[in-house]
Amino acid sequence: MSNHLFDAIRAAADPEAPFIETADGRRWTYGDMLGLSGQLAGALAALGVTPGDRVAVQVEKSPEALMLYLACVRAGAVYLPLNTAYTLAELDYFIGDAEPRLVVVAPKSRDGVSAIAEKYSARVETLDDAGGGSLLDLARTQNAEFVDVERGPDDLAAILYTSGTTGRSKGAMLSHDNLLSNAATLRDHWRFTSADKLIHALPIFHTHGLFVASNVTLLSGASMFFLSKFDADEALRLMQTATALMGVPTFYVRLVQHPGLTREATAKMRLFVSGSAPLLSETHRSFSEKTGHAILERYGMTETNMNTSNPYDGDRIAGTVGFPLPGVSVRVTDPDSGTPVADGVTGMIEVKGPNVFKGYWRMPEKTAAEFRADGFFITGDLGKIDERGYVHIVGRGKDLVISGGYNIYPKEVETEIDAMPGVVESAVIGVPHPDFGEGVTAVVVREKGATLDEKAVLDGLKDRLARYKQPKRVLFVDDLPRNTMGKVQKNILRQTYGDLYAGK
Ligand code: MLC
Ligand code: AMP
Repeated sequence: MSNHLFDAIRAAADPEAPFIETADGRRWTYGDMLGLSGQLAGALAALGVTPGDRVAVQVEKSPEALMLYLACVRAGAVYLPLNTAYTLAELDYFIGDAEPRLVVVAPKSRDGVSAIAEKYSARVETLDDAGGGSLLDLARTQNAEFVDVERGPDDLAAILYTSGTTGRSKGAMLSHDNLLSNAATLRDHWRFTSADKLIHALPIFHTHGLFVASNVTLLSGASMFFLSKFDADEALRLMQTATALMGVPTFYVRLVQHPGLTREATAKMRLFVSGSAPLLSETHRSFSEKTGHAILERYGMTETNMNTSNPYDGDRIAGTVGFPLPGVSVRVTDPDSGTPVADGVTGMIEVKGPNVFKGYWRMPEKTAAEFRADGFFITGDLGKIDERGYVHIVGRGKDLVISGGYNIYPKEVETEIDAMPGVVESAVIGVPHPDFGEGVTAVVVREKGATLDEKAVLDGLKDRLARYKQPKRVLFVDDLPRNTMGKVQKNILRQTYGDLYAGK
């Protein structure tokens, strides 16, 4: 039987070779990975998970959580990871929309999530970050020799929710081949081998930490230091024995500010990759001055996996995201007509290739609206291609804030604020933030006589929105600036409040 993605992972796995080491010194070999993912796949089958069923997972980062992703792949299930910051109100939507057979949560969330899961007839099991929980208890009774379920290239491996510009989040359907083809391309492009040791400090519920970092490691038979979160001291310590780091720009901003970042401290490292948000040229330059390493910036998104990358050999140019990856076509078009524009002209970035997803879960109209007739996906990012072929991202056609690598759709935050008593309307913007790149900021118009203040707005959002979506500041104005069409001019607000976080 063949399982498109896992067969390739298995082929790269030397059972004796190291796979994961955690901060507390726990170690897993590739043999352990094969055994535990097999037992977990057995547990999924025992719980009635059948091929094509969704398995929603909201748990803390741990090696076992990564094995659960692999178990889903092996059992033919569709893995649906959820940010640990999501509130119960947010979870209700995801569970209702995806209708998973099984929801796996941290033991502390069991009661709250069970009430939601019951409404949608989903079963709930637990997994904690110390090797415990009901799902692992069941897995330990299962045979490690699981026979992988047959899956072809186009079968779904995962659904990752990505917020919509209007309405609710959309589930991006990713196939076995979307994940495998992109990870194999990145492994080759970035020269990953079994000799590599990656510092893995990203969360594993998004494309970057789950697919880019973990799948590339797996497909090269490399190993990783698996950290629960990014910490600059810890990362610098591990650079004595690691070879590579993948991070969002905030990692590099924090490293550059660290007195321990020197040539000597990074001498054993061969690669630093950045992505998920724009890396300031200033950070790129400062990192290179202090270490002699040019950070390799790449560009991707949930729907497309990775699209472009600066070269491994050759110039890694600050402020660009490099060239289209092998097998990926990138073009820039006039946003309205979809006609390709000349090099050097800014337009909409569109991509096509084996990396591009299969559409949005149960939203055929939304899927159709985001593809051109010839199969190119409209990214919503504005960019240009320079005379050397480097892609530059110069802005966003979508109203989106990216804070520390997490996407926040202003509309979602505005809808929550507008529903509060005493609010006439609000506009949520991203303004430069020295640590997170952009800081979520709300500008609110109050009803006459309303006493609502910043604290009241923030308190009202606590149980509604994940922490990273909550504004860092709430400001009050008499009126929002509008153009002649009546549309709120967010560019004016961004200018007005441009220095809000300066020096923070
Ligand atoms: C944490 N906080 C954030 C935040 N992360 N606020 C805004 N934006 C963020 N990204 C909140 C915390 O809850 C806390 O709130 C306060 O800010 C300070 O927290 P911290 O301890 O300084 O944060 P830390 O835990 O160090 O996390 C920062 C971070 C983390 C940047 C390391 O956010 C992170 O790992 N981001 C990576 C996101 C990612 O993987 N994105 C990839 C998406 S895939 P308080 O007030 O309660 O103390 C994708 C496609 C692609 O985009 O191309 O890769
Ligand atoms: P997500 O929807 O969370 O997958 O985020 C994808 C978005 O992140 C893209 O559409 C871009 O706007 C942004 N992004 C990812 N990588 C980069 C990068 N290197 N530079 C600028 N923006 C990026």
